Amino acid sequence: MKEYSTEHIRNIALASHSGAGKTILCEALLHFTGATTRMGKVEDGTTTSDFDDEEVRRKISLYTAVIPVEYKDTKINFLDTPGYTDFVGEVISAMRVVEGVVLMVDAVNGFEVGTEIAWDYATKFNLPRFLLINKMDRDNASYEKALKSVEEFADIRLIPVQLPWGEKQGFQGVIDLLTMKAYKGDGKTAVEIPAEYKSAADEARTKLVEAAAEGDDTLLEKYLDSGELTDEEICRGLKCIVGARNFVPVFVSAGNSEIGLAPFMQAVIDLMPSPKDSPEVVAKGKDGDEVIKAADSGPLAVYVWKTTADPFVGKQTFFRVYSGTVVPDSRIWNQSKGVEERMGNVNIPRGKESISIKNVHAGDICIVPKLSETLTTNTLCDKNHPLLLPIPEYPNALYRVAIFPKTQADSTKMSSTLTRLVEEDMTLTWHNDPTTLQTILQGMGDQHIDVAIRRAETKFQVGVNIAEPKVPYQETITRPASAMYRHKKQTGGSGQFGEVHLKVNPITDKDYDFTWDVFGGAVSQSYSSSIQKGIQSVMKEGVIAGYPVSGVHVSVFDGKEHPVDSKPVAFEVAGREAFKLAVKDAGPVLREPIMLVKITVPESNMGDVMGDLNTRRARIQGMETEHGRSVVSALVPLAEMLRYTTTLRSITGGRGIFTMQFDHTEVVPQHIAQPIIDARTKELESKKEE
Ligand SMILES: Nc1nc2c(ncn2[C@@H]2O[C@H](COP(=O)(O)OP(=O)(O)OP(=O)(O)O)[C@@H](O)[C@H]2O)c(=O)[nH]1
Ligand SMILES: [Mg+2]
Repeated sequence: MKEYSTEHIRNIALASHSGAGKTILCEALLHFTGATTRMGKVEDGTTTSDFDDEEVRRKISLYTAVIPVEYKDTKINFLDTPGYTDFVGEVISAMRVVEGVVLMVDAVNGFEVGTEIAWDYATKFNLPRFLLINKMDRDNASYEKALKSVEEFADIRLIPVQLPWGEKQGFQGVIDLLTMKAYKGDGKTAVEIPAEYKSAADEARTKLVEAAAEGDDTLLEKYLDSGELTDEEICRGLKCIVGARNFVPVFVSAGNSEIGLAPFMQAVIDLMPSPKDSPEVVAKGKDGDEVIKAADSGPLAVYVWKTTADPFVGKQTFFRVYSGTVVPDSRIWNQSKGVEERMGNVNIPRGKESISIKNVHAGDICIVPKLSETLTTNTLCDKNHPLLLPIPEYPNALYRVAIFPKTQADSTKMSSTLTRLVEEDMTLTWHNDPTTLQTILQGMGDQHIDVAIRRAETKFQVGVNIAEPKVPYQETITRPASAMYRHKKQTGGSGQFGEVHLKVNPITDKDYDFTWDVFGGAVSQSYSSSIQKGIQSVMKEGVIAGYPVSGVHVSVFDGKEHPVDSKPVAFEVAGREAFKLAVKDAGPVLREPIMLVKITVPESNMGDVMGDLNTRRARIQGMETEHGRSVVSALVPLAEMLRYTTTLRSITGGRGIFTMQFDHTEVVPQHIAQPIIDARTKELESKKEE
């Protein structure tokens, strides 16, 4: 592959609802530009983008693939993102490193929730965007309807740059309003606009020119004076309004029939910003903020937007060069980690292929194998000119499962495998819950977790089972109480004796506090640590329901010891038992995590969502409606949110999304706590009988 300098690069994310045809569009573009000799099929698992085993099996994209398409001296790096909402982390990573987004809709289905979410992220990243109405060849395809469905939602004006030449089986090409020519099929050659489309094209062209005139003042002046703009001026004006995110130009295509490709790529080259034209990036330097411009001559600034760790292929690190150049066989400084890395080969990725390259210019995207320390979101730079590039925000996990190794062998490899899986994926996390003693894997939804678990099995040979996670309740006390316990075993042999009097008090600023308040030397303070050991064993195991105790101050104020039989173990037992008695008498309750939940749904689903929330002990904090979508925020116990992703999907037909984060803990109401306590009591009794 040729080397492309900054002006000749475009980085464009393809984003949409699952199935709008992003992956097949990439196939068509690769085929059309001669990079491949035939188009792969999603159904056969032969596409360039979807090469992972799991993608082949599921017939959807799960990861962002880099598809560089070379056209007319320009390389367009298309980032083919997954549309399924569980994999939104991949969309965020892709949008972080592009200059523009092509949002696609299916000409039959119109605007769907996945495209809506992608649109919102494009807004968040402040990215210029195109709308591509794809699958124009399908039965029931309707350009008008599809366009309208987006218009109803969009907060930016849409402006057609192309009209479809025919529809459904009759879709044969595009009528391009920039050149006022018709392009049949893939669009290699231009012909005159057929007579029956002439007046519609003229009318749409006028609107396009009006929009272009808004690009800058000189254009507007000229247009108002003469009523005309040259093709070059229209292009310049459009580039301005697209870059300023004032308009979204609209295109049409049918990827799998290879229709509309050439004029679409031409528009990407002409209207989307190159890395040079895009807004400057602000990095953190040694002496404060530094503005980074895409230039080979600038300081080295490289952002890692994706890493993959396959035990067979090894580690692969995906870069976006923001400034400077990257060459093979060099050293590079990882400022985020404070380590130096050695780079061997530097490649251009194309699906699973790696094409080696001698020099990567500012603005380009490349891949480097075998960097040992570098992770996603790290900045690589020159050690003498340290920089940190901004990191995007990823959503919190919404879906949790408890996981267990299938065998002893799996158990030894489980945590290292989980660590590698979460390193690859910014929306996946795991931890050992200290409260429930379960290993928790959290992600964006059931499919996301399912893919991670299959990956553990197939790539890392670690088998895991999943279960519903336990809620991490905590036990605490509500009033002071005191108790004493005498541990005495003085029949035959060496005896044991220890007596402890203690007081417990609820506290809120700490989980645990201890004071030694024995006056007059009834018990020697050397037993304090044994008594505390006993108390802490109970704090871990719990008293009423088997959950850890927290928020307790313990004061040991009296006791007794025996000159011969007192020993540490006796005081450990006495401390443990005295503490249990005191807690039982101190109004013990369960506390539960309360989450702050923000739910966004179409207005029409609001009633059902509120009705459902009422059954979940939710406390509504606020509600607003904008652009036909309602946002509710509510405080909801975690115990009620465990499978909410699935519920919300079914209530809203997939159009609802939510975010959730820990807010605080609260006492569990008695009618809910009692069955949990009863179950624990039963469990303890059956253990005793064994
Ligand atoms: N009729 C028609 N079918 C298409 C077209 N483009 C794609 N398809 C079919 O639509 C299905 C989904 O296409 P993909 O390219 O995998 O869609 P995607 O947007 O990549 O989907 P995700 O990876 O799940 O986000 C496949 O069966 C394609 O063959 C098109 O232009 N016309
Ligand atoms: Mg795809």
